[in-house]
Amino acid sequence: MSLKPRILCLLRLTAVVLAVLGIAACGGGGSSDTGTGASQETPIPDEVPGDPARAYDCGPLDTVVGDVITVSDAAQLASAVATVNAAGGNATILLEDGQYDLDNLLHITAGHVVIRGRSGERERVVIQGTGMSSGVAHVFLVAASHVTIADLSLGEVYYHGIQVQGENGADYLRVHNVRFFNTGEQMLKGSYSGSRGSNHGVVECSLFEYTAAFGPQYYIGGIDVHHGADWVVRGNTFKNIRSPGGALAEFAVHFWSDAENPVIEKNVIVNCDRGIGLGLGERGCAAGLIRNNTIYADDQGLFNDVGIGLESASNVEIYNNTIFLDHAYDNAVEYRFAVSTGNVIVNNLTNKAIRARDGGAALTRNNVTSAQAGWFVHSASGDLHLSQPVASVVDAGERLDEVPDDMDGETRPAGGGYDLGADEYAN
Ligand SMILES: [Ca+2]
Ligand SMILES: [Ca+2]
Repeated sequence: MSLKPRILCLLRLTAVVLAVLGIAACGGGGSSDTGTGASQETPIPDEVPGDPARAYDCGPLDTVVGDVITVSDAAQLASAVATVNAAGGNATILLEDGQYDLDNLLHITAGHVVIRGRSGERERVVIQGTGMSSGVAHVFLVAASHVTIADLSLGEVYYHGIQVQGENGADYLRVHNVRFFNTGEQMLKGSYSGSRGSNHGVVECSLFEYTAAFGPQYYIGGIDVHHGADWVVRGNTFKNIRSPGGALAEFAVHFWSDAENPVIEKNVIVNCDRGIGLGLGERGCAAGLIRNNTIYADDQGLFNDVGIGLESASNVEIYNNTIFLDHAYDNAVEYRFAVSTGNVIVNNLTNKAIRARDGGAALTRNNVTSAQAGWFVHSASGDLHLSQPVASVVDAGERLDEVPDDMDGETRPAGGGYDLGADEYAN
């Protein structure tokens, strides 16, 4: 190992140690959490984007706020961000198709800002740093509320694609139809200080992936929110968030450090070390709803682990998820530690156990834990739609008011009753 990677590893190790000690260096190494954005009180809009009761559309956003600035290269983009910050926000920056090679992160310090690709095709607008091992820290460092980022790709940075700073009062982040790729640490980070985290975030219709089979190191994850309340994570895909060595990667979706009440639904998670996690160790999560997600992993990971993990998490509802783990780990769902109480786990379809560890408690009903690969359309690519009307699955579940539709948005029940898992089977 050369000197440079050794220093990077030490920085990251410092971040892990601080995190374990409960010190809010969430993002690691010092620079990641050093925001200069002023706290600001932001009025709650009449219609909160991401209301989980509202249907959502994964098409391009057409949202416009305030004045519009259109940019077509990285220098213009940096200049537009500075202009919007200086004006106090309330503006829209539209990016023309192209590649935007950053010299520095984009620091959003003013609220009510929309930044999106103008064409609506996220693959055609790429904002990137200089790689995962050096250079630009993040693409976006968000220190203000009501910031929307949509219809573009971002990646190749040392820490995070987006960091939203709860410690600076940044709430109501909205991420829509964004492709995150190749970040040195977690792809989207919600950081905090003391009792102030980022609340009311919405992340939807986005792709989080490493373009190689593994990430650059183990301190990686997809969405990683500390002390955030009332987030919605829906309709996203997560791929290859796997550790190459040392220890296992963080979850594809993770809320912890006294997080509250996330709704996590209709996500597709493929070949990640861990799927969805609420809490970790003693740093827990109060309430939450995990429904209609599919989680698949093949046997090529080095640190295969649980599909859905609750640790020091209470009053969480885990309904109608499909988990097929094609590796040796024993458990599809775990609930751990004696402070985990009031959890309810119903209508899930898995090929592994749903199990208490370390004194955790949950009510479990109407789950099937003996799924076979042949029950699914194409499990090896992560497509866990039902391929046939398996008798123990189709119409075998119970009605749940919290699950009015399935992973495809199709109304439940079809046929004679609720199916188990994320897909309601239709002939
Ligand atoms: Ca049915
Ligand atoms: Ca369906």
